[in-house]
Amino acid sequence: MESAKIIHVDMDCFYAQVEMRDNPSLKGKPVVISGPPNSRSVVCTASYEARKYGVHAALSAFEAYKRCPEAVFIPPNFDKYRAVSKKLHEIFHRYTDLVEPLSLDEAYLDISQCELHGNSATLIAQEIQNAVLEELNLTCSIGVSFNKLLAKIGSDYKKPFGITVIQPHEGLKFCANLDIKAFPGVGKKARTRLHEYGVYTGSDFHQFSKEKAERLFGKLGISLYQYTRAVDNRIVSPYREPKSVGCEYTLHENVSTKAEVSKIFEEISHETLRRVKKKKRGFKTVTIKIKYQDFTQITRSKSLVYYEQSQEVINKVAQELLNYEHLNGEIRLLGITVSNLIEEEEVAKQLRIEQVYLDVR
Ligand code: DCP
Ligand code: MG
Repeated sequence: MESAKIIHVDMDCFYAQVEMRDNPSLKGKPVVISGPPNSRSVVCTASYEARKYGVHAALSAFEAYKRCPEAVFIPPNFDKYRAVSKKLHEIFHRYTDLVEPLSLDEAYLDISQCELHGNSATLIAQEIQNAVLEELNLTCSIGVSFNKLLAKIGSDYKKPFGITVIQPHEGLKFCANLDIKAFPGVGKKARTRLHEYGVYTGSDFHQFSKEKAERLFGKLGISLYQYTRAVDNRIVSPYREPKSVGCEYTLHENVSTKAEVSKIFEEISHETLRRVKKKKRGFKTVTIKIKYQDFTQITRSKSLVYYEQSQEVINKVAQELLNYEHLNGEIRLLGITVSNLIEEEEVAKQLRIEQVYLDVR
């Protein structure tokens, strides 16, 4: 069977690059995307010039300043990056529908069926890289391979503006030589344990049978058994952007008082959060729905300042909306929906932005 053709595209120092694009006087300078150095803010990313000084994501802005006092500090403009990301994904979709976004600046594309350039994955990757450069004036790096694992490792291999191709016959050697921390799922804790067993590179893991790998490291052990042998069966799974997530309860017995509705909303807010979490989304808008026995219904919405992902927030807003209502009659159905969704991992980044603004005030 022909192997799959998977590419992983990752923008180079994404937030920083966008800011440098939009303000050319920043080009070639160390640029740090964060709140001011005298705040408690954290670095989102840094230009490659700043990275030479040891500045990187998740460092405190203060430490970044100590390492590179001449750096230009710029607060993140999240809406702008989202707009760029949207255009980026439009480009991806010209080549395949099998696009799996990982974050604003990163995606897997399965181009096995793309007929361009005689189905040469390398040439398609080059075309995508050029299209991004010409249309968005931004550079990205791309990994080209036969599975997700190697495509992702490839995109990080020659940054910035690199393309790394890992052919099927090179996969095993590549993974054998790789630092064990480069494999998915290996965080700090796992790394320490792996080191205790003398595992520093991919090939060090080959000493374990599948059974032993599982016994020692559980699920991670099974995936490392495969990954360190360049085997990765994860498929590129595109999904349609959910517009809203919600939950409705048709009541066994009608209710009519605010106290009763309030209690049920609290329950529904748990289930709504469970569903939005399952979809890995945060939300900015909460809507309640109240349907009466005579089938008339009302919906009321409130939008928040920040994206959120907690049951407390859903419940609080639902209760607030309920408070404004004048209930009139027997209620047969209640519902809560959240909308204005965002990728879950962007919620945490955004909270940091919130802190930036608080700090500069
Ligand atoms: N980001 C963030 N906090 C982090 C990591 C990332 O806010 N801890 C944001 C800023 C980045 C963007 O997400 O610009 C993309 O993350 P990447 O990990 O892809 O990092 P960069 O694109 O900035 O750099 P690289 O060129 O190494 O990919
Ligand atoms: Mg990136």
